[in-house]
Amino acid sequence: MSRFLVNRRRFLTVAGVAASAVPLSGCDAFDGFLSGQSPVRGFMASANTLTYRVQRMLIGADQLAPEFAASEVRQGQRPNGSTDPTGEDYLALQVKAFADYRLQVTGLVEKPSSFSLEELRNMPSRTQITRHDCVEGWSCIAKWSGVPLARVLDEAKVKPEARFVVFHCFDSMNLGLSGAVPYYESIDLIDARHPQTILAYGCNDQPLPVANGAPLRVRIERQLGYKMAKYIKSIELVSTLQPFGSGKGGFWEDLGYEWYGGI
Ligand SMILES: Nc1nc2c(c(=O)[nH]1)N[C@H]1C(S)=C(S)[C@@H](COP(=O)(O)O)O[C@H]1N2
Ligand SMILES: [Mo]
Repeated sequence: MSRFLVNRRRFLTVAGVAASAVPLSGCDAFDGFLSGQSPVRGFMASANTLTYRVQRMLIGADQLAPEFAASEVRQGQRPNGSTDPTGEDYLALQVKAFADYRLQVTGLVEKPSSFSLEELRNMPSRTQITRHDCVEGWSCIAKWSGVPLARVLDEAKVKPEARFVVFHCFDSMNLGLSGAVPYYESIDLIDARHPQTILAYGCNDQPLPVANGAPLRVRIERQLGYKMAKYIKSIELVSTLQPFGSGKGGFWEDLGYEWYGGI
């Protein structure tokens, strides 16, 4: 397994160097590499799919992430990425302690729906103490409470052609010349219906702090931190990730991270 990963990483590095040389070459013939139909690009994309398939095989669809004892929560959840959204729509909700917040559920559902925080809190809840692993090299154990995402999906009645859940967020990330880019993320329906996948409104027995994604953020406990969208505005059921951002399924994925951030 580890040899497979190393080889694959090496391949991606070589492919990455080749791809990054393209703009310098000034040769139009190379542009084909970057087009959606190119075999090189297809092969790079299939390397990601392969890791995803291998991990799914090894992990199994219903395998639970480890859960911890209350005594192992030593501090608040360390905030990372956006910690204080400044969009007008967000600030308007925040001043009223999110009383007017409604989670929108749209896309490939039979019953497009919206839910207030109170409605979400009145649904069956799940509490879990888990470890959050960030690719920046830190981990943090915290207690999360929320409604299983599966439950919300069942309320809205997912259509059979839906394959992914896209999380649209209130915050944007500043990418210099590209300006402010909205944060978004996506998962497949296997992870969406996993028993530990919850829309969390509580952290360590308190309402979810703004720094950690208030009023609602998702926990996807078998994947890395960047998958766990904070400040969720809406969730959209889709059959393809192509139309969003640069089409790779998430803010960080569009910048080169793997779509399947399994741990
Ligand atoms: N909307 C939004 N979600 C986000 C981020 C972000 O910047 N914006 N950062 C991600 C990253 S990289 C991590 S590690 C976790 C951080 O969650 P925390 O602040 O609760 O620790 O949120 C993830 N979800
Ligand atoms: Mo992260």
